[in-house]
Amino acid sequence: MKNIFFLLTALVVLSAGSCNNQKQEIMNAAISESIRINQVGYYPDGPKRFMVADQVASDFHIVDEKGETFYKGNLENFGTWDPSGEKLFAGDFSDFRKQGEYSIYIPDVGKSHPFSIANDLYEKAATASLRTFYFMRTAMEMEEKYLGKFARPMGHPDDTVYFHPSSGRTEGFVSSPGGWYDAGDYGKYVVNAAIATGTMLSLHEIYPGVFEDGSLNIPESGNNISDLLDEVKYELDWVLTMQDQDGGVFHKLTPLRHDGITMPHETHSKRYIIGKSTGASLDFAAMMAQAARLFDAVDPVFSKKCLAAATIAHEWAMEHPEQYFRNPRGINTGGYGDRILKEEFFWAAAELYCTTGDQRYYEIIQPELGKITFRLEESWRNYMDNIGYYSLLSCGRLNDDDKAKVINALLELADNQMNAAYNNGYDVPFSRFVWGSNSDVLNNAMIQLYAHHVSGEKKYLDAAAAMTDYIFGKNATGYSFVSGYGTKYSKNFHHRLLMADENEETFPGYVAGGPNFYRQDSYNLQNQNVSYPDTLPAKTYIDHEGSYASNEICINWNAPLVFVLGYLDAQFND
Ligand code: 9MR
Repeated sequence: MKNIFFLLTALVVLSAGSCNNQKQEIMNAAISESIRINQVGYYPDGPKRFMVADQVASDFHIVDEKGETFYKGNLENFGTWDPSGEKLFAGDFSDFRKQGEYSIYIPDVGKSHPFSIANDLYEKAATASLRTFYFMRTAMEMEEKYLGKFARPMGHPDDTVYFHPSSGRTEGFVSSPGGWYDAGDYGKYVVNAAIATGTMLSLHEIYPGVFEDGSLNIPESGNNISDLLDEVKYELDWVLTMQDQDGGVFHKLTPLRHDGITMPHETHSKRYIIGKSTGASLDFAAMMAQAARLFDAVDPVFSKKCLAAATIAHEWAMEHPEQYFRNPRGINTGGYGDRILKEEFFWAAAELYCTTGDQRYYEIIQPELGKITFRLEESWRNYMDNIGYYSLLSCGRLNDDDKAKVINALLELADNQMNAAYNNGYDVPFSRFVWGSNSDVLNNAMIQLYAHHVSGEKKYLDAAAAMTDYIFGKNATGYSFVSGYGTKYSKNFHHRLLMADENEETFPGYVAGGPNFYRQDSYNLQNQNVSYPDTLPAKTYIDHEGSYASNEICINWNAPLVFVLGYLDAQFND
């Protein structure tokens, strides 16, 4: 009896010792960049997956900072993923739901970056992603009370903008103030303004309360209007100045050549109104018709102005259906030119139909209903009609048959994209990575979220959350692509304003363009003695200021981030 007592005591002491040893081992484990997780974290009721790259591993633990293990699971061999050339193992702890702060620990490999499991996971990131637009405003006083350490002098007033001959005007100048800078450059482009505002207004149409008044701390906060509408209106007010008297819309407002790396108030290049195009006019018509509908409740005078502008822009485009934009000789700023305007014609008519119910717009959209697709690359060229379909699903004008057609097509598309994602490395729905690839991921997540919106099926919400994991670190680069969120995040953006600023920190909430196989900036990087760390498609990314092809920021990339985080937050955060 006595012997048994000694034996038991010894066993307890031994196992407590080995338990303590293991806790110690876990606490001491180094961070392994091979464990690719969403560095912000996961929703308690959402999917929780991660990848391990180029390591031999079989099991994992979910641990806290004291080394305590809460969950154990096995890793599944995923095989080699060609776009990154990595041998991947996949882990899944979706059934672990306890809120808290954790890491993944893999024996002999190490620990992941820390992450949370929380219902309010994206609350702050959603707000930050929308606040980046405030930071992009061209002309307002950027005061400390709104921007803290990022306060800066006012940018371009754009009160004297010259007509370039390509605009159809030969002399004079115009005042065209306000609006956001497009990206790392100081241009303002109607086409990209449209896709960015259209995306964010779509969120407002289904969740008007997500960015309620006061949620952003911008100068308009406190005016009883949603801060999302306020921020978008800043852009719309500028875009309205881009309409010519005949209804047609000028294509862009930029200098002749991109400015050097200087602060906006220190640039002295003359700015021009350049081109007039069918594409810009249709996109203008779409965004203004959408705005007319959504501002009606809060600012009926503005709403009427938008609708009148939309109507005549559309008429102009119908009369000039092939006035394509190309950069005139001597101009090197962004092109945003498109020769296939099917999507733009659809989007403009869809918004005008939603807002007015007028049959002449219905006749344009009717043959296209049920043809919703996703085309990779250049959302400003290829994703316009998607916004039109989303509006048709939300605005309540379609009859039952037409609505069923759009819903069936949307669900089929969402299912296909979801399958593509789940059969691919890192749950990303494609294997081609081009300029702005992160926005392709986010626009795909948006498709899933609309599928969820119309069907209520949780699988779509989960697919969107899994795609969002890619953005926050579960990817082949190991970066969270959103500044300020995660541990290892993108921060050295190609962004004149931040590059020229003395402030060393990066404004939070921007999403980087992301991996881009074509590396159009290689020459520029070479001149700075820098090269991409890897050239496989899913890894062609570098967090360097010179990399405009993989590390710029842009309004049409941040807009779907706002949509996705706003929607997820509305769903999961109570
Ligand atoms: O996002 C645009 C991308 O699809 C194009 O391939 C690329 C080259 O034409 O241009 C990108 O847009 C840039 C725009 O022309 C000017 N402002 C910065 C934009 C983001 O890089």
